[in-house]
Amino acid sequence: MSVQDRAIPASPAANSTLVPELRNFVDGEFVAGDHFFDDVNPADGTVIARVSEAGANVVDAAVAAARRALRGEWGKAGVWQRAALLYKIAEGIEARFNDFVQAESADTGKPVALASRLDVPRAAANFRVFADLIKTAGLEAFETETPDGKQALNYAVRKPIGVVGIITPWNLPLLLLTWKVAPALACGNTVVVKPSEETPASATLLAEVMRDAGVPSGVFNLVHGFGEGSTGEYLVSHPDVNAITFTGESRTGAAIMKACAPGVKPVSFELGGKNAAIIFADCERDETIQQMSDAVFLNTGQVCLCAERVYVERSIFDWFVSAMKHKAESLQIGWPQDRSTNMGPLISRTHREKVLSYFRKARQEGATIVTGGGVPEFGDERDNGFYVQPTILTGLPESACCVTEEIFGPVCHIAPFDSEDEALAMANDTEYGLAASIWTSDLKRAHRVARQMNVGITWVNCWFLRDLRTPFGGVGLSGIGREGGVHSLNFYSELNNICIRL
Ligand code: NAD
Ligand code: 6OD
Repeated sequence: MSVQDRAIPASPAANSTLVPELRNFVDGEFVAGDHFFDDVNPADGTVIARVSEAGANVVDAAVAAARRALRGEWGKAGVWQRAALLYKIAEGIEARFNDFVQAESADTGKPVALASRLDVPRAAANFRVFADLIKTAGLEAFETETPDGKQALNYAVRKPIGVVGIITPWNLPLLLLTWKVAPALACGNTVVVKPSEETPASATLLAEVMRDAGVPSGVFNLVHGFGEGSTGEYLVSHPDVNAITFTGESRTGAAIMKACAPGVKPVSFELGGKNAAIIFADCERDETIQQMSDAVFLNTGQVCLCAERVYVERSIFDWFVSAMKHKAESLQIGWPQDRSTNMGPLISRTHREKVLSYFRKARQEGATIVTGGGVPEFGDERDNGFYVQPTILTGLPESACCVTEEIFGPVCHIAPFDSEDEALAMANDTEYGLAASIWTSDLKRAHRVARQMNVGITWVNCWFLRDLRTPFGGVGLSGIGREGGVHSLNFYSELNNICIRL
């Protein structure tokens, strides 16, 4: 059993002498860099692993290995061979299902129940869906009339872009990483991935799965480390990386875009959100409350798609606020390992400081704190963790910073509206444009309102219901481009059009 194979200890604290080392994975080997940093369990603040930070030399080696692999057997592998490998990777993830659940939960503090239901199954699904898709993707073809009355045939072939740099955040670490790795490999690229410094464990397990599935050396490389002035910056500015796909904060996206500009590297960005939900009086009430509770509090509100702005038709406003208050107060906040826990801590002390600062600003701006607004007390090691209370605000003007800025915690502001037009105007009054949800029994209204939302995805009477073949992405500060289905295949490949005069 390698160091990498050792399970990350669950809470309470790991004995420091048993703390595992998480290493980079370059050219089929686990390698250490010069420095190590701590991987902290947000449920109790204990150090659960030491992580090897990849310096510029390790990033160089990873990119060089990825380049060599493109010229080797992987570069010659056909679509069916690549798809077969993707299925094996999916099986490898499922074979180590519990290891992944434990790793993801220990790194993020998310309840094991959530990781078992969402993160790990989606990781396997990402590989299966893109294996299916690449096998069935057709070629674009046109018959063309020539000026002299004859014919030509145009058809486009897909080629890999080359070495793809993949940078991902900490909120859904494995889900979001595999959402990009799977289509990149399906299209025949090689990858260098950098997971968030907060959540290195599941990506390290994925490297083991890649190795055990027989992925050729250099096709999947993993580098650990930070962003600016560290591994992330080395990767995005590396001249031999052909494209960057990134999920994270909008301002990080802006910095990455600058770094990519000199090489005119294609970028795909899935960024922040300040998502609205519009609740009409004719909504199906029980179902709406049930799902809105997830839309606000799932993963401790740390999902880019979470609704932080909720607009409710005035006639049901009081009912809605009180039903959401009840939901918030019924959440089981606790140890992630406890199967009955449905809300864990925030990712880090720093992030908790940010969320608490918004609670303070809300008070200063005159909000009513309907529930929450503070830190829960447990009387045990969890008091060293990074928990906050699920929080509901009302009474703020639309210009308040809690209504305009992404908080990324278990918190929403609820405001009343009197007309469809007013709701739409408030919902669209944002620089972001990732997701929205509409809750109504009136189908005509659902279609009408959904079309007018300035976002990448609008859910009607549901939230975070995903079909991986559909376009996913955002407008404005929420991103550039779309991934999902053929949109992923288009980003991760170059189309070469061939025109033959017949
Ligand atoms: P972040 O932008 O701070 O970090 C994301 C990744 O970028 C990390 O791996 C980090 O190390 C790296 N990074 C940071 N600076 C860098 C730089 N200068 N160069 C290269 N890499 C750099 O984001 P986060 O705090 O990890 O995640 C939370 C944010 O992600 C929220 O804003 C959330 O909305 C967003 N998000 C968006 C989506 C989406 O699909 N649109 C999904 C999940 C999260
Ligand atoms: O479901 C997905 O594919 C996806 N990219 C979800 C993003 C969630 C944001 O936190």
